Amino acid sequence: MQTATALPISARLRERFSRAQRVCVLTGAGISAESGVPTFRGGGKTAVWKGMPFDVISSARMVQRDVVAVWEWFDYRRDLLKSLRPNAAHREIARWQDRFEDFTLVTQNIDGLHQRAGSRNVIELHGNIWRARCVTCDTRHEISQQDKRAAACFECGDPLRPDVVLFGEMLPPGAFERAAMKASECELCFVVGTSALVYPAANLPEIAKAHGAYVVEVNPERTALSTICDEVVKGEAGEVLPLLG
Ligand code: BJW
Repeated sequence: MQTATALPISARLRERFSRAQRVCVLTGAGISAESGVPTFRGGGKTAVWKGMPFDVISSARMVQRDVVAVWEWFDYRRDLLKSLRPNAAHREIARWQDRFEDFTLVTQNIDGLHQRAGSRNVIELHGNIWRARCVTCDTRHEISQQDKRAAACFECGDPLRPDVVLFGEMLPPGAFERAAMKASECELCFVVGTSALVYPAANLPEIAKAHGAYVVEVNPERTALSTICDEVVKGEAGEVLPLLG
């Protein structure tokens, strides 16, 4: 039976949390909201860039049509990220990796804030905004916070594009498979700050649930996944997660 809790954390969840050995966490844009990173959806709003909804500008089709416009959108967002910091939720999750015997963090976020908070071995399903990729030979290029990004591939001279997964594109090879395996093995699964509308990421909590995990959602709003969760903790990630640790 599902419980929907307002703060503080239920006794049942505390008990599960203190006994768990295999834990899997899926995060989305909402976990970075308290750092100042805009979400895509939520609160009835949709992100828009220069009049284009994000699912138009962040699409495989747009890379082919107008890669310059796509770069503008990602350059703007990298610029914004420069002044932002990980928040209490990122830091709490980073602590969990040393607390549990088997811990997996899977993120849909491209902002790198989990890693900046100290998380290791993060499975990034949708790539990373701090990398570019050659459209021809796939060579990856790190983008530093200080320098201007490279204009062309240093291997073959062809154009670069952001190394992120846009609508209609495949996820990085093996990333979903590793995440799905960990989801199927975990006993406690947290779903934090995602509207759970984008696939295949949204399948992960369902996989965990189907394999017997206790699934907990942390989000100020109900989502597409709320009904399958064992517990829904309504609140902001930076407020809720530190109460568990
Ligand atoms: C807080 C909070 C606080 C606020 N604390 N919470 C099956 C069915 C239907 C369609 C498909 C399907 N399988 C695949 C598809 C197609 C498509 C898809 O899913 N479409 C659906 C939208 C219908 N998927 C794909 O195209 C994927 N590729 C794929 O499947 O490849 C195979 C294939 C190829 C070709 C053809 C067909 C199949 C790729 C998806 C890539 C998604 N990319 C983006 C953009 C990345 C680059 C960029 O940043 O611009 O990734 S889209 C965008 O959505 C971004 C996010 O990672 C992703 C998920 O969003 P997220 O994280 O959930 O954020 P929000 O904003 O939606 O929600 C925020 C939440 O936080 C809200 O709930 C708030 O309440 C909450 N919140 N403050 C806690 N303080």
